[in-house]
Amino acid sequence: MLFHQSTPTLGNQYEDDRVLRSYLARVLPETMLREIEPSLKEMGRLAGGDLYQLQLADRLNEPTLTQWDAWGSRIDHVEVTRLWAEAKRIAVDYGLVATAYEQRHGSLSRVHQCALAYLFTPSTDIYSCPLAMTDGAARTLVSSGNQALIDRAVPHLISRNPKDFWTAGQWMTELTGGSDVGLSQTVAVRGVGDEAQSPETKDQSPSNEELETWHLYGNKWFASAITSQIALTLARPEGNPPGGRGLALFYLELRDESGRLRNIHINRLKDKLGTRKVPTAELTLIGTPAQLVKGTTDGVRNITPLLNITRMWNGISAVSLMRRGVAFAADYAHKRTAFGAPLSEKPLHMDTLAGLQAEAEAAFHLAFYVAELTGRRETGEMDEDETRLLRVLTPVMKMITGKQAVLVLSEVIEAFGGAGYVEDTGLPQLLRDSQVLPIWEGTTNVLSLDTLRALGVTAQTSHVQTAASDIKSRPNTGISPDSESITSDNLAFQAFKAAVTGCLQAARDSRLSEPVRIARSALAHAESWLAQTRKNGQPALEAAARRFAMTLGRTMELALLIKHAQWSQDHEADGRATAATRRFANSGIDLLVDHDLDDVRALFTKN
Ligand code: MFK
Repeated sequence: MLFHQSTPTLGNQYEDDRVLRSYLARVLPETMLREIEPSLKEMGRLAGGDLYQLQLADRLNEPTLTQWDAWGSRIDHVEVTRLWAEAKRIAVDYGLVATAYEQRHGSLSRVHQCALAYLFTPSTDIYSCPLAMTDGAARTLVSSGNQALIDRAVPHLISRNPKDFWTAGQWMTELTGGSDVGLSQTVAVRGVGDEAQSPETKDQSPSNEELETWHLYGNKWFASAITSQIALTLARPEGNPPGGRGLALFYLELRDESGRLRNIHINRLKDKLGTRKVPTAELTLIGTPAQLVKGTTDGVRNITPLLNITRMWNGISAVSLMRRGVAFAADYAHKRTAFGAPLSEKPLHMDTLAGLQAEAEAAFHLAFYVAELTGRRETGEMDEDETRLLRVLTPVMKMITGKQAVLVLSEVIEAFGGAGYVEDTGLPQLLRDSQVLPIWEGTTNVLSLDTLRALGVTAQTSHVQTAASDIKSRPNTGISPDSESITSDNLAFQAFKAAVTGCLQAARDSRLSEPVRIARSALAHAESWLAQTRKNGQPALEAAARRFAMTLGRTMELALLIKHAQWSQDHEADGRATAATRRFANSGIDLLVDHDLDDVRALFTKN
């Protein structure tokens, strides 16, 4: 008889998700959970059903760019895929951005939003990208205090009406690089009216810069989800100094009333390894009208609220893709027979999947913890220590969950053998899409250095260094969520330490003793390493920054797992979170090793 392999299937992605449901039961008040659960169930049903089927059917479609119409007019029209069109409708309907701004459940609205996003993301071909940027743009505009722009754009960005809803782009990357944004070459020319002015014919007169129309000239090299209605971007007002401080943050609307692009050329769409459904463009700005969001300088600092929100979304996307991969692999293990038994009865296969589940579960708790803290910051419930903690945990969480996603999804592909390597299973896309997570919104190394900066142990990443005296002379505004003070030195690490220790204190079960010991030991090592290595100078600190930030991330993940495991035992009589904790604790928490800097250099010495 011809052999037929049963395919892996997905059930209701909310109902089947022990980790999500248990977490929500712990952090949400019962009344809130009761109120929001129907929408989560419905999203879980869509994600495992209609959306997933559409995703498979739509697999070969990609966005297209048509630059010219039949009569020779430049139109630069981008058509998105069918799934993307449907994803937009559902995102608006379920308030994937709106939920965080309506704040029906105070700070926990961020958790609600992230739970929806977590269910929605794996079945919608990274439509989380425009949603993340839209959310980030709304937060940035709100924090800017620019009332005219808030009134103009925010109601659209957080709308639940598909006719009114706008998405936002975040145009930062230029040919000079995606990490060192201070090198940006786009020039902003002050102008009047809507007519573009070249740098040579600029008007010098007006004074209230934020009400004026400026015109942008330059190239943006990696503009994601280019079908947005607005974008936040960086440009250097003429005459400004180099570096991130000389850039200004601008708001622009891409199209005029007739739908024509406003002095923007879409040169081509990127041919990418993954996220192929995301229309990512190379642009030329040829006098694009734009408004200042907040002053004529400090563009990098002023766009950081956007970065921190998209980094949160990045983490939620990472854990959602991990969950999807592990769910497929676990289902398949019960269906696939090899060497005389289902894979689910093979000790080594199940041991491998258990390791992936533990990684995914640990990452889940860290990503959602950052969502909790983000919500608290937005509702003004945070004290100074929590503010410092969030500043440290955002880059740590983004970098570690991105790395975990690639590792977990690579193993998921392997768990299917050759089938995982075949495109029409839909599996390879999971790995390809995950590979962007450690790259966009700050690479692993950039975020490792940012972690040091958030801890107050390095000054700036930019080649344009700021004199310490200049930093000190600026007024200390206390702890502002989006710009740090050098006085946060040590206090930030202490806030991190207190958060870890607070979780560990919850543990009472003897099966959690060893994980607690491992977490304490990693924390103590990180603290002593930081104190010692600071004395050894900047190169030593930077060289090990990735291992240091990873150790912080894994320690925090373990601590959160421990806390949740104890709760789950007490309230659900469920030992599975404990099993995940014990597995994760023995999967390498303390990654801090100092390699000899001479060895590092020797490996790159030319013959
Ligand atoms: C699925 C979900 C994700 C979807 C997103 C999809 C869209 C993807 C599109 C993109 O990829 S857009 C490009 C994303 N690009 C980045 O994330 C940039 C990565 N590079 C960095 O993060 C660099 O560290 C940085 C550009 C910030 C360094 O630039 P600079 O010019 O050297 O800035 P500097 O001087 O280090 O920092 C300027 C100020 O901002 C400082 O404050 P002060 O002016 O008060 O001293 C910093 O402390 C502050 N700052 C920097 N990062 C911060 C921050 N403050 C709060 N939070 C942060 N994260």
